[in-house]
Amino acid sequence: MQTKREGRLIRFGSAAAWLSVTTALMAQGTTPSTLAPASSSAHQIFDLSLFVIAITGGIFLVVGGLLTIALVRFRARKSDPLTEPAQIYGSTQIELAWTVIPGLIVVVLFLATARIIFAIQDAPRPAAAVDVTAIGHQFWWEFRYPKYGVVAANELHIPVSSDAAPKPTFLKLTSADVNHSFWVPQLAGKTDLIANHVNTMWIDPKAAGLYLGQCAQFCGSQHAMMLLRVYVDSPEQFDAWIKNQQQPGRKETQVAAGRKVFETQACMNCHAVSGTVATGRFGPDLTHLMSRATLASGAMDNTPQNLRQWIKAPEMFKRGALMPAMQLNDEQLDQVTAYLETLK
Ligand code: HEC
Ligand SMILES: [Cu+2]
Repeated sequence: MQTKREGRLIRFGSAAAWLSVTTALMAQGTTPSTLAPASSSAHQIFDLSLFVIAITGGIFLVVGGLLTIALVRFRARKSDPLTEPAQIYGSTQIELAWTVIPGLIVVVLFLATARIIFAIQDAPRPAAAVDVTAIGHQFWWEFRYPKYGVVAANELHIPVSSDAAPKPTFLKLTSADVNHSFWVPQLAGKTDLIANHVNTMWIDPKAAGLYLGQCAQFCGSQHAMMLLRVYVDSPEQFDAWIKNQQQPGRKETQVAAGRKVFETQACMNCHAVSGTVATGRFGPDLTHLMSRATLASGAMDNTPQNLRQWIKAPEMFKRGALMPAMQLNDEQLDQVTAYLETLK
């Protein structure tokens, strides 16, 4: 039979195993993880967190150890006299020690944190830096590249940066409505997007690939579906992506009927397709909708079925999304979907 002590050991062991497996999975980057930094500022934040964990872990061991010793050594015994033990009314020395030492520890933690904050904020800006303006909307992201004349949404493309050829991306962040927060844990800390105010941050991912993030500030009913995908491209991929985004929306004749639906229904009041009469700004720019892997800020994969269903009934995917169901009939739905499918 298992003794009480063995049971406790097993429970402790399985909790420790669970914790280490989760940590290992997170460190591999299987989830958006702060433990797998891939950009300079994320590295600095990660190193700082290890330093803080080392100090606070040390404090935990000392306090926990002393507490355990006190509990074991001074526990009540049958042989103890029944009289009250000696009472101690304060010791200036001990009180000074436990005030001054924690005070010094807090100062050390404060200075270490302040140093990292200033180092990140004051980082020099190389001439090759890419500028992006990110605008938060309920419940999607707008990305503008002023130097390139590009407007994109939900999936941010930036070039990879290296120590030999640094090419960081500098972001200006603001909001069209309520507060949002830009958070891609592997790339940097959080920065809020606030209406009528511009915050700045920068990222310099050292490895190409896809990094996931999400809005980290509660911004309404579909806050949880305001996901964020950052594609870090090789220089060639990034140039090709920019070149494609600069093209006006395709006007293929075989989907003219669908384009007509788009331009005569209210779609064009909220959505832009460059080179056409559609110049709406309330919803995502759709000029290159097909260059995105997901729809509606990561709510679903970008497939023709999902696209049709989204246009028919957005609330099926994102209840409370600010796009109304436009009551199109089946033929119009097929036509407008076919048109949007050509917007590569
Ligand atoms: C009242 C404004 C409004 C109208 C009208 C409107 N939309 Fe939208 N649309 C939005 C908003 C806002 C979003 C973003 C929703 C979200 O992700 O939360 C959106 C998202 C989309 C998306 C996904 C875009 C992406 O980048 O993932 C597509 C596609 C789309 N709309 C197509 C249409 C079509 C087609 C019509 C016309 C039948 C239409 N919309 C009418 C506001 C509108
Ligand atoms: Cu948000």
